[in-house]
Amino acid sequence: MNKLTKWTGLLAALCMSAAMFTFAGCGGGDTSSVSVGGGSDSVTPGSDSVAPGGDSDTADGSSSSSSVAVYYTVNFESNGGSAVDSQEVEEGGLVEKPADPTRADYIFSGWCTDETLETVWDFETDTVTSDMTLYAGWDAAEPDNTSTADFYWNYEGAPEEIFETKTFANGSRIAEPDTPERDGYYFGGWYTEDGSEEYSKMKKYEGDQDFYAKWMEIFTFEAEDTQLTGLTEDYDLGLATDTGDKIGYNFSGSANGVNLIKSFDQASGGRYVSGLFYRGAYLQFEIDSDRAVEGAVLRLVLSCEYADIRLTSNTYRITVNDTQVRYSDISLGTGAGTSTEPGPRGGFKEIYISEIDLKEGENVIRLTVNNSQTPAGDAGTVDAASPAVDCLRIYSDAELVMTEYEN
Ligand SMILES: [Ca+2]
Repeated sequence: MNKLTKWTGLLAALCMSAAMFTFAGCGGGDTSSVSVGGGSDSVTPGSDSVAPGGDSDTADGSSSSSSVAVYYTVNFESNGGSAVDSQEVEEGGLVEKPADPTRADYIFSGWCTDETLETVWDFETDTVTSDMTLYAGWDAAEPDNTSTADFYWNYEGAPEEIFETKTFANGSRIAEPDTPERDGYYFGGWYTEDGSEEYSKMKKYEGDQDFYAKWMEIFTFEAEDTQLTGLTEDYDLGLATDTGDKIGYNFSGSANGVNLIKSFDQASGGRYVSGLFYRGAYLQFEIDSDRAVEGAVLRLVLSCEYADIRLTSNTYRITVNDTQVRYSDISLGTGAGTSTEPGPRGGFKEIYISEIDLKEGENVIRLTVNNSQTPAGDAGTVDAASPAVDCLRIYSDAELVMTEYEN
């Protein structure tokens, strides 16, 4: 396997070392997303699994506060090639990449947004906002002027060495391959062997090309393993008891320390942290990285209790090493009214937050409740809009280890 890049070698080493830790989840052992109802699009960094107007799970058909989904038609003009079925796509949704059309004596080069074939549609990040047509690009297949691009799986134990091979006319675009999937890993794009250049669906290439899948390990860090007791800093802030436990309030009364942890069989690790219903409450994840990384993917697995909530970068502050992370607003809940029942409403959802940079050594990711919004209706002693936090996920090609506390 001399085709393996540095990533694979690194990841293999990481998996071996990660086996010493119980939470590393190498090789796909623990990748179950606990997203309920909506499914988690865990291969698309740019898209939020809580899509606009998307998976707002109405638990019992009550839809008084839910918006009606709008769908658009996406047509494919194959420009002389084999026909491709149109798709109905929800507003803000992604188009499913169809199988490449075929055409005698021509090579397919990609789907474009315009008849003049200037701009290639990006199936992973471009979203649908109206009825639209995508146009097929073709190049004449001249045997003495074509090249091939091999896209390699690029890990030990892969189903095959090559995931997909594309033929292209020299000086033309290479049609985008499908997205490979690997348990426990996030696909981070196609790169040249030395990792210096990423495949571009817009670029025009000359001569044979090799591209290698970049795999980022999916690390899961449980909220229930963060420090919930013994924080003198919190005591000084008035956020802890004299024994150092964090203080929270839930519907039935006060809770603190280990009492913030609830059991739920569909949660990652079977537990989550609840009850941080006051301004200033926070969870802190202390994560050690074996090297500096750029562009790691941060995701959170969240739900809400008692009432639906909407969180913004301001009302629920996320910082990485004291730098605030901006993210799209997060809506959680079922669309039903307030409830006196404990437990996550609509289950947990995995939500894309942002790409983040990590430094070598310790990194601190802090989730802070920064509002005093009481939910509509009778919500007892809930003094802020705060999510129930199951876990945090980071997709990274560095080795990450969280400092775990016994709670
Ligand atoms: Ca958990």
